[in-house]
Order: sequence, then C-alpha cells, then structure tokens
Amino acid sequence: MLNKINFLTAGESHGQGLMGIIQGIPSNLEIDKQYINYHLSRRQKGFGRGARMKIEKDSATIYCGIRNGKTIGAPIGLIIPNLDWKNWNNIMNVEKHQKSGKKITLPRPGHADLAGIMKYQFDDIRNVIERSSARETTMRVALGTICRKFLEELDIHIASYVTKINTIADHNIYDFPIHSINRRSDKSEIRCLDKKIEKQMINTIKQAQKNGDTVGGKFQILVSGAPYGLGSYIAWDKKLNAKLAESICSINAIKTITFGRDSSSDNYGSELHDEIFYNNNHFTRSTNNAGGIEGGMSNAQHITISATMKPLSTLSQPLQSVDIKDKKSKMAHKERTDTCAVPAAAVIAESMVAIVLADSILDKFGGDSMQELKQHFKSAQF
Ligand code: EPS
Repeated sequence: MLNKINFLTAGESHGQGLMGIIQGIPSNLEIDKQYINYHLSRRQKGFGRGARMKIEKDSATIYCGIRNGKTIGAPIGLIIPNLDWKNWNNIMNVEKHQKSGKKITLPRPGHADLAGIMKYQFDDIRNVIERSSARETTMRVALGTICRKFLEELDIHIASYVTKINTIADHNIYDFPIHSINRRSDKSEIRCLDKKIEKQMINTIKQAQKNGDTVGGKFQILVSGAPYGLGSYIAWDKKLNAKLAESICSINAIKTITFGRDSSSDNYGSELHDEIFYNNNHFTRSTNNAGGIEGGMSNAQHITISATMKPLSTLSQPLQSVDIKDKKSKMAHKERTDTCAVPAAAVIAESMVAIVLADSILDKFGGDSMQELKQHFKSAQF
C-alpha cells in the first residue's frame, strides 16, 4: 500500500537484535540517533509493562544511509540489540545447539501460537512466539521516527494519548494544540491526560496484575498540518483511511480502528457531517466528525483516529489449552508478559501513521531531496 517508501524489519524477541531498512527517504533530512532513541524510550514506558522492559534500554545504531547527520537518499539501515540475548543465546542460537531448550507445546488462546504452528509445521511454539512478539515493533518505531522527522520539517505533527483501560474511559474533549499533546501525555505513566482517570486506570491494571490477568484499552492518534489531498478516491488502494487502517491494525493486539467520531453509526447524517463554510479565503468546517478524511483523502482538518487493543494473550493464570504433542487437555503455556501495553501501542501507532503520511506526501508532492520536496510542498492547499 506504500508507493514511495519501502521498509522491512527482521529479528526475534530474544535473538541477537532487530534489524530494519527503510528506503525512499529524500536526501538532506537531518536525523540523529538521540532523536530516534528518544522515541524508542517513549515506547518502552507505560504502567503495566513486565520485567522485560527493565532489561532492555533500546538504542539504535544507524548502520548506513546517513552521512554527517543527514540522509543521502540511500536505504537507511538500523540495528537495535536485544540486551536480553545474553540470557537466551543457547535457546535462540542460529547454529544447531545441544541446549536449545524444552519445546513449548501448549498454545496460548488469543496468541499466534496455534495457527502459527499449523501454518509453518513446527513442533515447538517458541518458533512462533519469537517473531509474533511485539518486540518487533521497536524497529517500527525507530524507522517511523525517521518519517516523523521528515513530517516535522513540513510542520506536520503526530500525537497520542490513552482514552480507555478496560472499562475506565476518558470521555473528555481536549483542545490542546496537537504538537503539545505528547508533552502532556508522556508525563503520565499511562499516557492519560486526566489525573483522576489516570489513577483509576492504574488501579485497574494493578488489580489485573494481582489476578494474573491482562487488560486492553483504547487510544487516540491526532495529526495536525496535513494538507488537502493525501490519498485519493480514485481507487481502492489509494484511500488514505485504508492505508492508515492497515498500518495500525498491523500492530500486535489491535482489534478495531475508527476515524473521527466514535460510533458515528448512532448519528443521523444531518448530525454527523461537517458543514462547510468559507472565511478569509479558506474553506472551514463547523466540526470534525470525519476525523480529517473524506472520500479517502485528507481534507486539511486534523486527522483523528481511535484504536482498540485487546487484553494481551499471555496470562499468568492461563486458560485451557491442548498439548500439541499428545493432544491432552492442559493449561496454556506461561511466559513472562506485560499486564497492559496500551500506552506503548499508542506510540507504535504514531510511528505507523508517520510512515503512511510520509509516503503519501512523497506520492503527492515528490522530490529526491528535502529542498526539492519543500519547494513542491509550498503548493499544498490548506
Ligand atoms: C511479549 C512479551 C514480553 C514483552 C514483549 C512482548 O517480552 P518477554 O517475553 O521477553 O517477557 O515485554 O515486548 C517487548 C519485548 C517489547 O520490546 O515491547 C510478547 O510475547 O509479545
């Protein structure tokens, strides 16, 4: 679905590390390691994360594609080591190994385990766990941060905050400028903008932790500065909403996504659609229930997206399962896990949105260098 940018990630959760390549970023974009690592650290936070995040301190090595702090138009390669690898190098060794560990044979309901072993014909669920793990999203954030920097050069900003944990919901409507939202949400352990609700959310996670359970939730993604016409109505695979939906739904445990007003099907058309006015040489809208996208194209309003994350599937009080070896009924495999990863998912979604928007900008405006792109972007309509 991307036209101008390609990216690829590789790496297992407890292997040596993660690798990523992104191609299609114009030359002369300033980017440094500290900026990438800052966003990697945002992904690692959030109340409800498990013991693994105390082991990792994600830091990207820029391997190629950047010289003197600027992109050179070539593919950019990044590497992020897994610090936990030192505890797993027998089990995860790429060579044949005597001590490759006991096979995991009890699939966890809700996880990739059962369908994964059926598809790839494994007798050890470890092969599935390792790549289906959300560890992979570390590299997506690193690559997405390069696209975020690209967008910031055009004054396009992306932010997120958590709106629900289990049944505790934040229904407040905030009118903070979008570029200031992350400064506020990042201060909260759960990335919630309301102090009182934050406390209730944290208590809900604590309770789930106590019960050996997990909780999901919802988060909001906001984008400012997108001009008219990213994406198109002319073909199914050019619609911006479809591209954004695919990119966000590809994040582990994401189940639904909504653009603009939640549960818009409850409204009459006359209540929902955003009326059009003309002031000071600009079209203006009375509301933004469409969430900044009409007919598969950005309409120069803020893009607003809400996503739902299911409770994570690894439970320390496991559910019923069946041993893939002897077909006997047993409890599912237990593995170290997070109780809640909704705040992290919001940061990952910011990165996926950044990749899609950078691609759509390049598709519409074009340019091999940042200078050329900025020159073209001057024609953008708002
Ligand atoms: C994950 C299980 C946990 C999480 C992990 C995703 O890791 P571990 O199995 O090492 O305890 O912490 O997330 C990350 C490592 C990460 O960087 O987000 C899973 O099973 O998906």
